[in-house]
Amino acid sequence: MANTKLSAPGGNPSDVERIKRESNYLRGTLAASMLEPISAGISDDDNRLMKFHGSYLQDDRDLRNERQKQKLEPAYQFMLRVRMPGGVAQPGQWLVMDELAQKYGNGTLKLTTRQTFQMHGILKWNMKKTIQSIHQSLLDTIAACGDVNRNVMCNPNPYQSDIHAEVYEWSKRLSNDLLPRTRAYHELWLDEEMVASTPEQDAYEPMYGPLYLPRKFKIGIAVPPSNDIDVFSQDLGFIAIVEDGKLAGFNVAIGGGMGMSHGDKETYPQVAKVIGYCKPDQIYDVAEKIITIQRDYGNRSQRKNARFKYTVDRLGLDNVKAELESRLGWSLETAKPYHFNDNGDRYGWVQGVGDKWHFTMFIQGGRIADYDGFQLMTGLREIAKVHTGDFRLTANQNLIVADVTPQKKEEITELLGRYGLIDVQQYSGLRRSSMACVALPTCGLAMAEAERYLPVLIDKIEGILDENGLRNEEITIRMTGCPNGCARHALSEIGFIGKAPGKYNMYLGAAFDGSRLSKMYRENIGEEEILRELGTLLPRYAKERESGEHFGDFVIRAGVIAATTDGTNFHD
Ligand code: SRM
Ligand code: SF4
Repeated sequence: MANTKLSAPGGNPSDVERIKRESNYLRGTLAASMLEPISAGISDDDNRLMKFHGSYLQDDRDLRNERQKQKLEPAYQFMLRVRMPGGVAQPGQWLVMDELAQKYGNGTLKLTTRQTFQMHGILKWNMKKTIQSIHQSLLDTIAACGDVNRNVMCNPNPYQSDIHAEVYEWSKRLSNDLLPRTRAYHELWLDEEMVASTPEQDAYEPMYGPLYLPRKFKIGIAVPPSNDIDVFSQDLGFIAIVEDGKLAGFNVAIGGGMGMSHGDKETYPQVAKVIGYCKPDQIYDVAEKIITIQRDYGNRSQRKNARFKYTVDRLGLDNVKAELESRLGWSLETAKPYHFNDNGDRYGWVQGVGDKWHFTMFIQGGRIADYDGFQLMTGLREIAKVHTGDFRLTANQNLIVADVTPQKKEEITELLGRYGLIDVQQYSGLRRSSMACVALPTCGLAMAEAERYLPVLIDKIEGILDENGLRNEEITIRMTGCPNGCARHALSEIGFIGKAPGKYNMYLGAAFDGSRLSKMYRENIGEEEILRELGTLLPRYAKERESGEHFGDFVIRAGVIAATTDGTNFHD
């Protein structure tokens, strides 16, 4: 199988490789750890394996210092991420998530940047019950995290629902067929009886093998003209090509990713490159072979350089394409033309094909909760009780109440109005184009606030927008609490990455359609300086922009920042 011209980097395997190897296909000592009664936590090795089951052990960082003073162990709790390809949830599933969040979680739900639900704050003793209830609702958390293929994204664009329906089926199939085959999840959480493991069981994880992938792997399918799933940020992106109103096939793009480390130029965000075109029924083979290339040639020594984007950049795009075609036994066709308008969501009611209606609503930071004077969670629960269509979670942490019949539209509109969910126009174009990762208090890697702070910062930027007639201007703005890029900061026109409490690196110059990365404009600045910079740049944009020119393009044309033409010159 392996190509003699290509090779994986040398070096000792990272410790995570040992954990996977010794885990007996993702079992480890998790069963015992979860029953151990003294600590609310689990061992580091088991926590690594937990990811493959869709969960991370975290602690409430707001309580960390206080608990340390009291000589208590950290306030351990688990985050649980659901696998839900294409972000489609039935109303019954919505109600289950809502109930579990109240019963076992912290009373909120997070709609993630990869179109799924996360629950936070679940105690160890409640994990099994929670996963079992998710399973009963016909969802699961398998491979929602870990060194495997993750939740497959697809465009929920209600304007083209016939195409969406077809693309959604492909995303579901990819997600299901690329799952690990181990029964560890079923044994640990669903009480399936354990089958004795034998050496021949390598055959039982035929695609991944016993070591799984060197790192996480992400697939997304976009339906132009919307690039809401940020297809260029995916390890493997498919761009649907529609001909005569029918899905003809997909352009294939490889090697995207957002993560990097501060001050380490060997790590960088990268955009995926289009390498060709395939027919719909070839999509699975392409995905499988790309995954095996990453399995065989990815970096298992340095996790910071282990994503497929680094494999592609190290081996060369043409060599990876040649290897793919050799494994496929056939060649990709030449890529077809396509055009993206934007990477955001369009809000309000739209009528899709047929007589169905879809309502897209902005969810700030993707956080579903009841706030003082704004009963978002209650309102959505009431809608879920009467809704006969489905919910679609968007890749921008927003929500579509989809497939609403004309008969139901009035009732749903009334509920949207009653709970204050309808008037998205009250928000500025900037806020409607914003995204923030979870960050504090649950994310162990956060260096600064994101979800809790971006809305406050936007309140202040809105003053500048209003003074300059830019209130309705759609400018994408994203904030992450660290450089891992969970809110795809490097593909927003204004981006912030947390450096330290209250301090951010500021990035400018990404394309509005998600096709060009940003570049660092200012390092380690606080709110005052952020507002001073935007207080200069936004008025200039209002006065000097050309017709239809987006902010990300303007700052490049005006010489404010150089364009990043490839991830490899992101830091230049
Ligand atoms: Fe992420 C790790 C949250 C989308 C790149 N991400 C994490 C962890 C699990 C922190 C950890 O490892 O301890 C965060 C949990 C925080 C918490 O308290 O919930 C976390 N990532 C999220 C979510 C929930 C952000 C959100 O607010 O929506 C998103 C869940 C997606 C999902 O449903 O599967 C989320 N993460 C992303 C994305 C965006 C995407 O995939 O479209 C990226 C950038 C794209 C990419 O992967 O290149 C992303 N997350 C990372 C990385 C950096 C990976 C890298 O290549 O260096 C990490 C850290 C790691 O893997 O070591 C990370
Ligand atoms: Fe946590 Fe960093 Fe991801 Fe934000 S970007 S959720 S801080 S890992």
